[in-house]
Amino acid sequence: MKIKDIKIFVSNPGRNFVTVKIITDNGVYGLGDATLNGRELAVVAYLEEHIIPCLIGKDPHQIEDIWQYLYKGCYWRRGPITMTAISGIDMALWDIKGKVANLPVYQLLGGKSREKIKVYGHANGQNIDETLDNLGHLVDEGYKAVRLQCAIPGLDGTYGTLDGKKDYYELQSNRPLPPEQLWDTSEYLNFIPQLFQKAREKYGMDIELLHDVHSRLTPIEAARLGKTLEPYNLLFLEDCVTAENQSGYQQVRQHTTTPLAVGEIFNTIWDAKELLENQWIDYIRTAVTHAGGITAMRRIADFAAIYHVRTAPHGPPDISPIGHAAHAHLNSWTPNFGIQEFIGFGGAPLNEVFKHPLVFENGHLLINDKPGLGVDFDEKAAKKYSYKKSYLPISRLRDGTLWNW
Ligand code: CS2
Ligand code: MG
Repeated sequence: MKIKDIKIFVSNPGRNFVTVKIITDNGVYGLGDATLNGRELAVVAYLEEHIIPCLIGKDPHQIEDIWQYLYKGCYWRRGPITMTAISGIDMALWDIKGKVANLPVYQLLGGKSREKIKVYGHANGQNIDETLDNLGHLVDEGYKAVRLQCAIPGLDGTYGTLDGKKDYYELQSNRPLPPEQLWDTSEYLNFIPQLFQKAREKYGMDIELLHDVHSRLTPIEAARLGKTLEPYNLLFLEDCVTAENQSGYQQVRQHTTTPLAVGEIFNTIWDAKELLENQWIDYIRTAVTHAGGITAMRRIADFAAIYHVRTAPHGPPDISPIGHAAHAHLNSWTPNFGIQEFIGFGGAPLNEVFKHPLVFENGHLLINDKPGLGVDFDEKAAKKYSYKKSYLPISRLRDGTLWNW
């Protein structure tokens, strides 16, 4: 069996997605997600210029060798563009292997460790009452775990709150430059505990609650937040500190028992090495689309298991249904799976372009037994929704200093 052609599709059925299609000489094809939010076309150029020419004629069953060829063989290891491109190719190869074997990908990984995949949704709001109302709607829909993000009074456009926008964090509208938001750490630290206190007063201790700091704090500030939130029993506090310097998490860890999660922007197992082997975190949030595909996610999960760390893959709306399906296969297998972020699949255009195998039921995702990843992609429909340049926002402190968004 040989790779005959590889096609890349860029579409915007609600937001931008980069889809990889590997076509083989016996007619079987595989699909992968290579979406890197805000930098989509850089990945497309990498795939088209530097990867596709090397893969034509190769045996698609050689997933491991192709992964090593693309990772070690380019000399310039790691990085979000390279690793997103490798991820898209890797997913498509696993899809092909599953289709040829007539087995869903989770079977190729070793079979199911669980029947259903626990997920957490997002409740956002402009104030505490609105956030808690949205939490109530998710509880009614069956969610057992919910991330709470609330606008900080006086700050214009806090992370995770919609701020009247119809899109998620950023406008999908050929916007010329990144939108700017204000940030103030002490206002945030004073406000967030009230949100969780009120959530517990209203909904009790049974619902699992989470919060994403989006890397806005220093280690000692994050330690203080973790400590203050302890009475509210979070499932985890996400991205409390940036992780280029992994030992920042050691400092947070020394001060709080609030469980810690990080990893959505990691590209490889190396980004998580010290965090895992020192047991500074509780959940590793690498994504199949950005950390090297199924081949790499499997290794990260096994390495994490040694250190009692569970997986909680990043599941934002900027990962396509192909990436979400790949997560569902991984999550079905991963013995040390924790929870999957999942906020549902947008509107009609998205479901018109991607036909996926996932069903949300009572706070969990269920996956069917279709061979491969189980997703189909409607190329004709995708053509109707063309790419729109879109940037994630940036943050500035009140004095104008650029901060982490
Ligand atoms: C977020 C993301 O889901 C999350 O936890 O941190 O939504 C993130 O901001 C976006 O995926 C960026 O593209
Ligand atoms: Mg996050």
